Amino acid sequence: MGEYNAEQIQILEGLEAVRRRPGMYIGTTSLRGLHHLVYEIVDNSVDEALAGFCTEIKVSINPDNSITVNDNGRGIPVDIQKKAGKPAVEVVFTVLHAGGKFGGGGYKVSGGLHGVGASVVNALSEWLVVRVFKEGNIYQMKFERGKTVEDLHVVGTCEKDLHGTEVHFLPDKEIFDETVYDYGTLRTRIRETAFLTKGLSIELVDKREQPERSEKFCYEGGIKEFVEYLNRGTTPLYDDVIYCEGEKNKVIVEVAFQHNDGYNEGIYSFVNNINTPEGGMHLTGFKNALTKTINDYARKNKFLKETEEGLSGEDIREGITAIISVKVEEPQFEGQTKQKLGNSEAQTAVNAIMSEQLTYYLEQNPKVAKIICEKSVQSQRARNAARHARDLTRRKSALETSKLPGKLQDCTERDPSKCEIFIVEGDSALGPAKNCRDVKYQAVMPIRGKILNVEKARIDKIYANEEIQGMITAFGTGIHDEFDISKLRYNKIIIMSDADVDGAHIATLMLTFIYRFMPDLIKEGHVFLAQPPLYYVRKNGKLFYAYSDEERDRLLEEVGKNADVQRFKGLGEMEDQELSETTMDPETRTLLRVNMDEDAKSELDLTFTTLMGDQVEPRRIFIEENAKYVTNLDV
Ligand code: TTJ
Repeated sequence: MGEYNAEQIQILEGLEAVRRRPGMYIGTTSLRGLHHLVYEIVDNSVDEALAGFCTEIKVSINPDNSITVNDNGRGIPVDIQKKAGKPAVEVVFTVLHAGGKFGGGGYKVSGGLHGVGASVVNALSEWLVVRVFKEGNIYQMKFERGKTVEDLHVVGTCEKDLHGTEVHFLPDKEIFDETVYDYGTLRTRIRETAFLTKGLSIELVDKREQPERSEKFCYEGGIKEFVEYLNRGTTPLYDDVIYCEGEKNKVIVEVAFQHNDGYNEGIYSFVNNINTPEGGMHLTGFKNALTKTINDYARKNKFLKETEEGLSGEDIREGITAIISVKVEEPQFEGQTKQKLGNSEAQTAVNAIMSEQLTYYLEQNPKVAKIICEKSVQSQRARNAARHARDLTRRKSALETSKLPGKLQDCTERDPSKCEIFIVEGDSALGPAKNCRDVKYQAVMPIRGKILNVEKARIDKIYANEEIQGMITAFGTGIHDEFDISKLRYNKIIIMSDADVDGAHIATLMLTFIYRFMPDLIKEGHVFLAQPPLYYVRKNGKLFYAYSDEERDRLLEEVGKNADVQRFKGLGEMEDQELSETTMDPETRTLLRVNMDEDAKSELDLTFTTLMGDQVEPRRIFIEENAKYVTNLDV
């Protein structure tokens, strides 16, 4: 055993700290954290691609849920780093925050969400093997839970001109709550990375399945193709994806956008390939440039009368899908979650580059310019009408004694943290729900059949919709910019619809409404789906419920033959006690909490536009691709 010097002790202590408090380094040890390990490693290869030396990356999920990442870059240096007195590759995997900056500046992706680097992945892996292919040799080094178990040595030879890095690791079951990778989650992030890095090819292989499943992502069009992809489920208003790029004050800027005929604003911003869900300076630069440039054009070309008020940013961004991608040398992240770009030079750069190029584009493409201006003017009118309608209801409600919707059967408790509201479909279910609720804590609000699909409705129509208005008032939080979670009147919002296709449709419409208007309710875990049983099984006077086909079969095996099995048809035909026991009583019911993958915002938006938008073909494809996951299809 070699002697430990001060530095080695420091390293061991460093990685030990990572193992003791993993959340501090990767945010969470949930499934999300497990996936972040992969991004941390892959982003190192992406850096090499950004530096111009790597064109292909391959990510494999192995049968044991270990991960292998290969690239064809220059290979992590294996020579002794003077300062550390050991191979650079060892430093990369054992020293916290050791970036890949071996001389020369460049725009480093800080790696993953927290930018903590490969040593953190190493510390949180049961084992990790790194291989470097360089000048005819294969070098290898091995670690267990961050500790070196094989020093760097040559394990074989390869073709002389082969070069690259391979990292193989198994996440530590002592650390992570779950250790089974989700293909879809990795695919979404990998596809996003490929869109953001024009021309880079990233392959994802799942070796847990036979035959292996694999997909390759490579986009010559970069973020332009990203916008096309996101607008796939919509009807674009014009053919071009408008694209601006340039460099100013050492900030590299790329912007792509296109409007569709929907009403949602889908703007996704990135800094050094890292998602910035809270935006920041680059987003501000984009918004300012867009608002000013379109207004200038609209005025000059008489889409706005001289006396008319200008178009608001919101009006111009209605129906927009946009990607903003900047590269800065030293990104500063701000805000509570450190996801907001603070570098002010990014705002100046995006603003300048976009203003100039968009002005030119509009002059060159008057047809597209006309479409954007007219759409914005329409949006402005609708917004004014909506404001008017809202002010009217506000005034009306101020005069009324109670402003809560008449249909709401409220609970008596006034402490929201103890209250829940059931949104029930149709009048037939309302009766039983009212009968068997706990009046103190459980409110019930009926909605008429299929509520308005907000995906296809403009804000003025939405405000005029009684059903939607009723829910907004009942929930208490307000929507969009005015959303205030502290005003939430119920801790749980429970969507209760029949366990059949129509019921699923109603639940989907409800989720679309909540996701588009008050997504924080989902993020904060306040939204639930009630789970009425699918079957009941009766045997010798005893009653059992089954919530799935599998459960029914298991039950039948348990109770033996000659049992009476019946399919529930709807909530409305359940006995009060049945409904209470199976679906509403907190002591005995099952609820599904609705959550969202915040790392996959663009993909989530795409799912909603695909399922709820007006393009039929993408929806058909979606249904075909996902039909195999459907366990209960009621026909
Ligand atoms: C750095 O500058 C000198 C030549 O090599 C550069 C480098 O480190 N390239 C590099 C690192 N390519 N790929 C990596 C890498 C790949 C994986 C999968 C994991 C890690 C930690 C680094």
